[in-house]
Amino acid sequence: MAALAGAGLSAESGVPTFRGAGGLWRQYRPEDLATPEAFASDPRLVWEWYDWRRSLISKAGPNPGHFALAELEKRKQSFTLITQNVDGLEERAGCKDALRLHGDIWTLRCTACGRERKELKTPLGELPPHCSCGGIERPGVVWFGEPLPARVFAAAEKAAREAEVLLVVGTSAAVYPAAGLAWVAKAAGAKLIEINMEETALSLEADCALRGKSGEILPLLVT
Ligand code: BV8
Ligand code: ZN
Repeated sequence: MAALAGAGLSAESGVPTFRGAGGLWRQYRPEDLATPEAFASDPRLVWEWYDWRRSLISKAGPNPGHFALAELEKRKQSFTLITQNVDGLEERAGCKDALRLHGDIWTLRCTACGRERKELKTPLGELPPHCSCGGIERPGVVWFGEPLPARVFAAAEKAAREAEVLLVVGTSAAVYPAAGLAWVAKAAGAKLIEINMEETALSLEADCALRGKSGEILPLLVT
């Protein structure tokens, strides 16, 4: 069994989704800020967005949907959580082996020497932050136009191929190659269960579409 999670999983924790109503940040769109080009042209603006998100997430906590996925991981040897989210709320709910396709907002990576460090401080103070080598640090996330971490994605593909059931939770299924994992699972014979407030590109493919909040539905699946 596997789950593919998106920003909707964290919505009930108060973390805005990307494409939902509250998802827009000021007059910018995530696709305009979460790119290497945006960072190269205005690292401070991109960091203002990430610093704001980090501060928001630091005040948020895992919701019952995160805890239900952590419980599934505890109970089922063969359960794999694949997440597109970078907020780390899955870990804070007790998940041990989540596959993070798009990286981690709490990791900073130096653009000069490549050194990575976990930095939980919010607000960061100095924007953009600097590495001890003097280089500018970037968020340890995968931006649009950047490849996903190869080993993580290969593990996610394997989990999707081997799953009899794939829960697709709180994702608009708009971002690839992450969304493609649902089709990988389906092609390998998995049953797709979609948990979402709205219809998505995946809904017609789903064997079962559960309309509602993941924080309410997931705990029902785990009782
Ligand atoms: C790559 C990290 C190649 C950063 C993110 C044209 C067609 C297809 C693909 C492309 C294309 N043009 C370009 C591409 C590729 C591109 C892409 O997919 N673009 C999209 C926009 C069309 N993909 C990439 O660039 C990827 N890289 O392809 O590299 C390559 C290979 C080799 C060498 C070089 C390059 C990289 C994509 C990763 C981008 N990074 N995040 C950050 O977070 O700042 S993506 C970002 O979107 C987040 O990770 C997010 O998780 C992800 C997906 O969004 P969702 O999670 O689905 O969130 P969304 O807001 O969209 O939807 C929320 C859903 O929840 C909604 O359905 C809503 O109804 C529901 N919901 C809300 N509340 C609840 C709920 N459901 C249940 N309960 C609730 N309470
Ligand atoms: Zn450095």
